[in-house]
Amino acid sequence: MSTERVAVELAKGVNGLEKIILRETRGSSAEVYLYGGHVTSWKNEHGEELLFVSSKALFKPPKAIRGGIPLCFPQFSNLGPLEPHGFARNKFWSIDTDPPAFPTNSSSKAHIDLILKPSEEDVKIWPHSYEFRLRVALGPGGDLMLTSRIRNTNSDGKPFTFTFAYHTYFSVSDISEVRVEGLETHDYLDNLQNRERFTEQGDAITFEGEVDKIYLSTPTKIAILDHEKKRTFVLRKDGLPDAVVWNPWDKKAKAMADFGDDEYKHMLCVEAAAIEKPITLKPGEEWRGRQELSAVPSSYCSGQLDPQRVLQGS
Ligand code: TA6
Repeated sequence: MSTERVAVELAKGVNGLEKIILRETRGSSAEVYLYGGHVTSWKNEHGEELLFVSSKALFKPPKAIRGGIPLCFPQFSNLGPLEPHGFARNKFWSIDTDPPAFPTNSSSKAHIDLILKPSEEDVKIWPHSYEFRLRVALGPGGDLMLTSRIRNTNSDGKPFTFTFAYHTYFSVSDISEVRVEGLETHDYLDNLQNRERFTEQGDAITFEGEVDKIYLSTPTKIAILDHEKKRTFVLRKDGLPDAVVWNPWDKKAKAMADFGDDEYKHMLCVEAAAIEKPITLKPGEEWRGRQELSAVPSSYCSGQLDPQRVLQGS
């Protein structure tokens, strides 16, 4: 493989922060920052960026990077005493040079293993010892897989409990033209109405204002249809029963310093998550949460865009 298509490369990113570039033989690529264990880029074989990162994103600790795939751990949002979305997204991770055997063998060389363990300072904030292993991999077809393995390594016999999300920012052409399929008829907690519980109407979700909902016990596959780009994102998840859908719309966009006023038109967060039923691990126990993202070119006439076919397909 010639130098420009090295499968795994350590490089300097914004503000000199270290990042890993993954390249797949057919042309797709991804970038992961050690800061936050944060995926900030996923491109298809044509070099088109599939994730949204704000033009105003700060690549400056302790602020989390606005966009890509922030990791929410050990607390989703303000569901607990810690800072919003926990601390994993604003910690420096390391490359895991000796990861335990991986459950599934991937033919692709384009993968990296990262690890986060608490420092003495961290334990003062969250009094637990853990190992958080993250594998980021690009599949032969350009699919992006993230697998988290969280182990309780407390030596004091104490269990710990956490909530979790892959806070994925998808890049879309025009939010008012996007539909989300797979969540219809499911219950959700509305973050804009004191997390009151409602049931989603029977049709695809479309967007004409701020949305901030936690869908509960959803199917393992969700489709995000971008008509203008003739593209369908398929999110497959395992060990992550819930899904958050978020778009800040105009007012919240203006209120966020690290987000452009009009950028809400070009992003949508659909987040594979474990929120409703927090996960408790006893010492020695390990939890696994996996998400796989694919981007399929689609158009109604090809029938590929028929979400039911996408959702019912393999
Ligand atoms: O996942 C949706 C959400 O919890 C929203 O309520 C909004 O706060 C968003 O995350 C972004 O959170 P952040 O802490 O990154 O500004």
